[in-house]
Amino acid sequence: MAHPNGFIDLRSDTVTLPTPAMRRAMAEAEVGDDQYGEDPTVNRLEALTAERLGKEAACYVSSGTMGNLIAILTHCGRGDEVILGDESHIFWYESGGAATLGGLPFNKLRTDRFGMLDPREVADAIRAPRPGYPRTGVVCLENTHNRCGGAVLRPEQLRQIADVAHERGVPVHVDGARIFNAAAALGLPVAEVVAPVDSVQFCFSKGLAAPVGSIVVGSRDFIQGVRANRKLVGGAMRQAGVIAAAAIVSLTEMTERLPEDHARARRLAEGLAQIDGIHVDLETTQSNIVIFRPAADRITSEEFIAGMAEDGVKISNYGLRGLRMVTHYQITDEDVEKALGTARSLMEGAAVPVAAAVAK
Ligand code: TLP
Repeated sequence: MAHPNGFIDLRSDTVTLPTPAMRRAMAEAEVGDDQYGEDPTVNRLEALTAERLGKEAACYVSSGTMGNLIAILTHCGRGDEVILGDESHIFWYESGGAATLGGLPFNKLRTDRFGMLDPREVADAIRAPRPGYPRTGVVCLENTHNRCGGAVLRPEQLRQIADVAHERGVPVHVDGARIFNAAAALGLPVAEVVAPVDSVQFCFSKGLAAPVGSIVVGSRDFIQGVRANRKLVGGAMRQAGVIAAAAIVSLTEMTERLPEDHARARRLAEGLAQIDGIHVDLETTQSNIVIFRPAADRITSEEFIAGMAEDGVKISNYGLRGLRMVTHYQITDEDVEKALGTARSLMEGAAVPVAAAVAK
């Protein structure tokens, strides 16, 4: 596919452009003032989503960051503590919003290689009622896990954490920005994946290719609170059916094809693993994200990224975790082979350190 940006864009699945069906749906969307509950397209999207995820209700929001923020605000009272993983997106990339805007301190627990928290550590971190202890407001998980190379949590893993939290009266929220990727990787209906947890945020604007939007799902009461907090942060919209129409196409037409993206990510990961000087954790490459590391004594991350870009392939930098490539519906098999070819020639051109060369 000739990439619309003129280069092969593996930086993220957020770069996907709306499909022709989305453009048509957007042009023809019936709309109304959503703050009066009168946008029929938004109402339809929320009803469809709640049903698909097996929860009572849903609230459409403008971004994943907003969805996570207001879900957390809704679960917590001011001063409550938020338990989350030290590799979570909420901790790394969401401006510390819940802490700064909600007055909710973060309690970071170790994330394992597969994006999982240790249930015993969660149990230990949940505070007993005692003066000096903040109340624990919510436990957050992430599925699929971005910084863990798109690793997928199985429903029984979510259940383990939920059991520990629920026993202590604490709800569980899932940052499921890519929850349909998780469901596709597991070969399970998405409702089964999220059944153990209380709330989920997921994005239409990533692998599902909509131009805008995310959604929060949970119980009817919880979603009422989410709506109030959406207004609080200025996120309540008016004729949002124009964008919700594209999100309906995401739900109805874009979820079934995700295994294609996963197969391409797999091919990328396996191809990268065969290149001398590149390390990839093939076990955690379970969905559409590939995180890999070129040997630092041969080429720096910046050099590698620049070398790829010079050849028309964009990728992103995840610091010490490595570099990231994400597959999505605008990435073809040829794009994958081209990216691998470029990576191979870059590494062939990068000097092997003298000591290693002598050892050979
Ligand atoms: N992730 C983006 C950004 O980090 C740039 C990406 O390219 O992967 N949760 C998870 C797990 C995410 O990966 C993201 C976005 C979000 C939440 C936030 O969604 P948005 O960008 O809609 O606020």
